[in-house]
Amino acid sequence: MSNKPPVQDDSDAKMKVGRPARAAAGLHGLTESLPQALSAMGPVRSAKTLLAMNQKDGFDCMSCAWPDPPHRKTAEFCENGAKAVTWEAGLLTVPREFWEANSVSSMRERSEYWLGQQGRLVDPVYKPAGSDHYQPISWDNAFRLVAGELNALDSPNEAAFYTSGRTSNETAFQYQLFARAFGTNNLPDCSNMCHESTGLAMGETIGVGKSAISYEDFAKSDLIIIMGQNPGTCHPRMLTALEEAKLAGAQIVAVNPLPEAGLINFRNPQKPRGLVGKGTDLADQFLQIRLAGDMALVQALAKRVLAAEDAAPGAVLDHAFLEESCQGLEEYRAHIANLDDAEVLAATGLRTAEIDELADRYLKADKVIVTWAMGLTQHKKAVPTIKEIVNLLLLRGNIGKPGAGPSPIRGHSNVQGDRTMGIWEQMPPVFLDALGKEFNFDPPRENGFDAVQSIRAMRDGKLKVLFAMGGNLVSAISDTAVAEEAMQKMKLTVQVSTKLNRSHAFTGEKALILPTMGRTEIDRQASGEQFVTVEDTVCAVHASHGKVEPVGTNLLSEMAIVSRLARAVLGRDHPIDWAGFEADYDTIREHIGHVCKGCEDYNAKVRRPGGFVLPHPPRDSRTFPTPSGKAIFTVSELETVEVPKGRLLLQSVRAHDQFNTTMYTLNDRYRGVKKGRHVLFVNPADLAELGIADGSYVDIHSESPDGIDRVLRQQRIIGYPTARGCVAAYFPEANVLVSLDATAEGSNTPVSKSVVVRLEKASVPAYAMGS
Ligand SMILES: Nc1nc2c(c(=O)[nH]1)N[C@H]1C(S)=C(S)[C@@H](COP(=O)(O)OP(=O)(O)OC[C@H]3O[C@@H](n4cnc5c(=O)[nH]c(N)nc54)[C@H](O)[C@@H]3O)O[C@H]1N2
Ligand SMILES: Nc1nc2c(c(=O)[nH]1)N[C@H]1C(S)=C(S)[C@@H](COP(=O)(O)OP(=O)(O)OC[C@H]3O[C@@H](n4cnc5c(=O)[nH]c(N)nc54)[C@H](O)[C@@H]3O)O[C@H]1N2
Ligand code: SF4
Ligand SMILES: [Mo]
Repeated sequence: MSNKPPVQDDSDAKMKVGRPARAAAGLHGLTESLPQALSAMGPVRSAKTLLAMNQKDGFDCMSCAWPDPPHRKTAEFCENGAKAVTWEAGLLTVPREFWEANSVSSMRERSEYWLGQQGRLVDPVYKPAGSDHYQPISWDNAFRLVAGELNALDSPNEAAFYTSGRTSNETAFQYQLFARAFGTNNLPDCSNMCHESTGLAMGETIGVGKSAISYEDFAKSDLIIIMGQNPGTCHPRMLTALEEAKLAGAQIVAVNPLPEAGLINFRNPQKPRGLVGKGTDLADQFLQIRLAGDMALVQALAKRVLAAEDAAPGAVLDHAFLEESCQGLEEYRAHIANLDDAEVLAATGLRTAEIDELADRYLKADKVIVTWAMGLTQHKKAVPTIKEIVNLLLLRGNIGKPGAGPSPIRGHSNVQGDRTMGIWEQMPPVFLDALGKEFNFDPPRENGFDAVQSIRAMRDGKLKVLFAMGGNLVSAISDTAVAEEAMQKMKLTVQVSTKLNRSHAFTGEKALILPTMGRTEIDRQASGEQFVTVEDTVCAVHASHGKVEPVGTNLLSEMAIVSRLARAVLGRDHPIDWAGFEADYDTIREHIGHVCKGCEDYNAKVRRPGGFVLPHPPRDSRTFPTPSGKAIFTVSELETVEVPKGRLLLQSVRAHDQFNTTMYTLNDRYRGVKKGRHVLFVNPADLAELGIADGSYVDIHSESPDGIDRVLRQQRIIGYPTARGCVAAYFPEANVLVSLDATAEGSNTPVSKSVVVRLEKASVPAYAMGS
């Protein structure tokens, strides 16, 4: 084990570009992640963490929100789960000397990769006004300082409380309670940038904004359509579920501008033949769609389904279900009949035969699941696109029966639970009523700021204090330059973090970093060892028990931090028993049981092995908690993104070795990129048309209505089999190109997956000169 940060060179000087992979996982996956774990944690800590991961008495993987199968194997994790654990539980810590040696302004020159590699944060630190350095501070003084600033505000609405999706249910519940007891609904979260479009679209049409299937449904399905999602990297164990479904007879269709490795072929590392053999060919059909073409595709599929019904009346649609449980079919039907086929072909870039083939598969299947992630949610028309998926599924009753249903696949491991617990700037009155009744206070009713609105409010001087429970808002949000400036206008910024990131370098006048324990670590409080609970993407809630000693003795749990914050801000005689929450997490679970729908008897249910599943009326009983009690067909005008000649449409994607703004390494193995991130994937035919050479360098300029020239400089061109006219760069670097005002209609999610760009030839960067 080394005590030195491993980074020597985080420029792209040693970048290597090879061929993209066809298959995901297999031998490479395990051989890549295990040596890293052993070198960062040593054999004992590696075994204690990796073998406890995702087990019924272990801790929940802190990476993605993929669910655990009902029957667990000894090693129930994937390569990327192992990397996430290694990143958190590795023994390297940021030494006290770091803060003297590194000024805040020097940290701004560092990459996310470098910052993350400095190790775990173990001491609270404070940057006073006028200083360019953080310095150690005691916990008590830190909380006193935050309380002083919060209590000096003219209104509680001058503070915002951000949450990232790793936070446990217990912390999330306590945190939103504190924000509301303080007097504000300013609870922006990472979900605003993630599946917000999903929550809105599904909430309005079927009454629940969450996946309407359970884990077992994959293996019962006839057809699984995966849209705008890269499971091989972002939800790797989903490939196991897909393989099982495939072996049970399901067909799998991938809709994506990129031929992502996992979607095509999968070598299951849990099976001997997966390590050496050919693997399972997953996708029966791959539709290489243009960016933002999905709304047109789904409408085109529906048109074919309705035409088939016209040709054989009574034989195609699920009439009993439609009559009993749905509304709005006739208007929708009339609207779809007028769909312009030429517009569909232009928007999707697909051939008629490809759409016919998928429609045919849909018509032949009795049970259909559609899954999606950021490829659908981060577009201007994200909400109506997801509503079209609901429309399509309703037509043939593909909801509320085994093997069928819409299934958003959520990102952060507990982003869904955080929402269930009340982390939202616009929680509905039923929740606020229950919260007020339980704690005998009057929660604020006016909606708060979401993530984009918070940055605007910071920029415009309406917010003065930003408190962040995890995450890296500056890097994650769109329009990096605006976000960096907005942060620097604040009076106080507070980041509760496990590791350094760029949000620590762009601070308010005063700033605090409060280090916290992670999910792998044993959490001891006055009443003994504690556990926390989380919810996965299919609404299963279960316990997570830390297994190893915390990396530092001065760390507090997130629960303790919120409890002490609340006592410092609201006073020791505040009627809510904040101290009790810190001493025994059962006390907060008791309240969760009274306030959050479906969580009755919470303490008992989360103690069952494997936990429990939250109720979901459409999934459980084909009932729809909409105002009319019916599932609602919606009519949306097709609108396609105009890309002027000579311009391209840019999306930002995750590399294989990153988790959001965290970089484990600079590699993106499946796409053939090693040791570099400043790249742009472009179709070779587009390169030829633009007269740009593979391997050359370009500046990417984005074009938005505000006329501001946003530029990402000196990106290396990689000729890549992406859809024509559609290019890809990495998130978060590409955020400099996304205007803060470019958001999805309704959900206000930044449109990180459709930015009109122009390429200009650039000089070769100095680091690449001699290579
Ligand atoms: N290893 C790893 N795992 C992660 C994360 C991570 O950063 N790293 N992040 C977590 C989080 S918070 C999230 S939200 C999820 C994200 O999971 P994903 O959404 O799978 O991740 P992205 O890299 O954003 O990939 C988007 C995919 O959609 C495709 N796509 C883009 N635009 C379109 C479009 O218009 N139409 C269609 N059909 N496809 C499109 C892209 O080509 C890409 O394959 O992953 C979670 N898991
Ligand atoms: N261009 C573009 N922008 C995007 C996206 C995109 O696809 N393209 N995706 C969006 C999506 S889907 C999301 S979810 C957001 C992500 O936005 P965030 O959730 O804000 O970002 P993360 O990178 O996940 O946060 C990483 C930081 O969290 C802290 N951390 C890690 N574990 C813990 C913990 O247990 N407790 C605490 N308190 N802190 C911890 C660490 O300090 C780490 O540096 O980004 C969004 N931004
Ligand atoms: S699929 Fe997601 S939750 Fe499961 S082990 Fe892999 S990274 Fe962790
Ligand atoms: Mo996300």
